[in-house]
Amino acid sequence: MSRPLTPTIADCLEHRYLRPVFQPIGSLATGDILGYEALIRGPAGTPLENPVALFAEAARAGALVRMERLAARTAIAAFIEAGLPGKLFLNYSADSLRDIEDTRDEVRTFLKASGIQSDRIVLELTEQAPLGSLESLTKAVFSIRSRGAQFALDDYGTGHANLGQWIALKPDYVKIARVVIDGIATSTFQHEAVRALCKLARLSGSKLVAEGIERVEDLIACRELGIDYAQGYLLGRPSAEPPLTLSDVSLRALRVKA
Ligand code: G
Ligand code: MN
Repeated sequence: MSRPLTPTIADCLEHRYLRPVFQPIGSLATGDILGYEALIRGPAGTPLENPVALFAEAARAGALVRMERLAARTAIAAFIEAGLPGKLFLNYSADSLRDIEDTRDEVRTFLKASGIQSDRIVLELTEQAPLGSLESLTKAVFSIRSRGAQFALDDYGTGHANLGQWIALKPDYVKIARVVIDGIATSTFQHEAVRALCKLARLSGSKLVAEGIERVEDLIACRELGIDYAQGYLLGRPSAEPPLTLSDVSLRALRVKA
């Protein structure tokens, strides 16, 4: 059956018109790949191809949790199929994290069948939707982590991401938003703001990930500040078949193996 020209959210859910791409996350100390963030694309050539539009429309249709569940499962299957190394970072709204907890037996069965160890999964709390009760979210996050998965605060410095969540949720990783990182090499203010975040990360035991790196100078500034990991077009673009190493230009900048 051919795809409708303008598929609806219901079409996407029913026929699984989702396609994951993967973007590498690398260590600034060693140049090794820590893992990949899965980013979802909707049906190609339609307005829902853009993930922001796809998930906003799903939320409007009252189907955000269903869409995120399908997105995560599609990404896990493709990640295993592609044989990618390291950890798999998946994006979730707060309601979807609560849903993982509420359906934990089903999730366990799915993970077992897909052949991925839960300690290879990092759940990123995305910041587009409001979080609801921090107390119930904290309970869900701690319970999920007790079963092996790790947890990341995404887009720190924008939207709903705030210090209260860092304190309550004790993330394994804090991903610093592109608006904070981009241009850090030439902005004293951004540099000092990130230096403060590095101090908080050391005190709290969270690892930092600098997001949205496009420039060599910003990559080097992040490494010199002691940020643990980085992600961005300079290190590798999102791709259905991503490379197994960071880009040559980023490895040269880090002066590790080319
Ligand atoms: O909110 P989150 O950080 O999960 O969003 C990731 C988005 O950022 C994806 O849409 C991805 O394509 C995009 N992205 C990844 N790296 C870069 C980058 O270096 N520059 C820009 N402008 N966007 C990026
Ligand atoms: Mn993310």
